[in-house]
Amino acid sequence: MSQTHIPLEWLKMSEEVRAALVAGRPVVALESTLVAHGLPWPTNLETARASEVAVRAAGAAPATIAVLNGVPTVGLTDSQLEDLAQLPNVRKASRRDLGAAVALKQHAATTVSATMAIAHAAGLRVFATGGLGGAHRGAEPFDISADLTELARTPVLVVCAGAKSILHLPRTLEILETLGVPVVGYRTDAFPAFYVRDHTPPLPVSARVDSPEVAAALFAAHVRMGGAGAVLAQSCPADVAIPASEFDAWLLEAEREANTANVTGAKVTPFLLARLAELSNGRTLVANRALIVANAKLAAEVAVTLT
Ligand code: PSU
Ligand code: MN
Repeated sequence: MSQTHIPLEWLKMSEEVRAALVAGRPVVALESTLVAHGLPWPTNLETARASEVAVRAAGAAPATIAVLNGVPTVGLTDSQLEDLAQLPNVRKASRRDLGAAVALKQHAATTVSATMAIAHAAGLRVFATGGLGGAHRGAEPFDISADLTELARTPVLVVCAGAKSILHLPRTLEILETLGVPVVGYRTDAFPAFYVRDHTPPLPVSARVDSPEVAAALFAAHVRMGGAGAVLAQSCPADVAIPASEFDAWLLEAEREANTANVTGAKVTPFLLARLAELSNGRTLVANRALIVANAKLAAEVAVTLT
């Protein structure tokens, strides 16, 4: 598979990304919602920078993706990254919001679904994030992330620490199965739960791989046979992962507060992540940062063997 692609006029690419694509060198997409909405200042900027460093160290070019003044941008400069990390009123754009952000000339941070869409348009195949969105807990309010449906339609490999610990993971995995999305464990048989290493009881992945080469081969075979997106999930680094017993109490409290404050829709995930950071005295931030950087490194290793 060649990564060379005719650049589209509706998106802007950094010189580093364009040069890498033209030369057939590996590129890794990184998202911006975790910068603008998922992590507080200054951990957000530090994490974004550390991810780019990890991608370069593994031999690939980083392409952080966002919409800037209505322009989908693949590969942000450091000052653009800093703006996104600091500016108020940056829109959180999932797939359906991209057209609005462009037409209304807004700044928008892209979620997994929107980042996949832009990455694919730019010719990128590997993308790293923290944790996927998915099916939320409880029956009401009904809330399922657009990340899942995007995986069903867009051929990008999403490297993550599983789906977020705030979600209903068994339901999330059932939906991914229905949508035909492979959920591949990297050096694990159990689907990771973001800050928490493993869900109790363990949830099976659909395949396990133990090297970047086999991960790349699995994804290439999936796409060759008409598949679209795939998930490559590795556990949060053990030294900073949070034991489920401690996490569960914080989550119940954060959920209670979200209900009382009537938080719904796109605000739910950022609200819960922010409250968990406070309730845990910053421990979830340490875990979140570490898992994001580890995923960026793994994504680069896979992109290198895919190219
Ligand atoms: N990973 C993180 N922090 C985040 C996210 C991922 O470590 O904030 C973001 C991703 O952009 C993902 C979004 O798409 O959370 C899910 O939002 P929602 O539940 O509203 O679909
Ligand atoms: Mn939602």
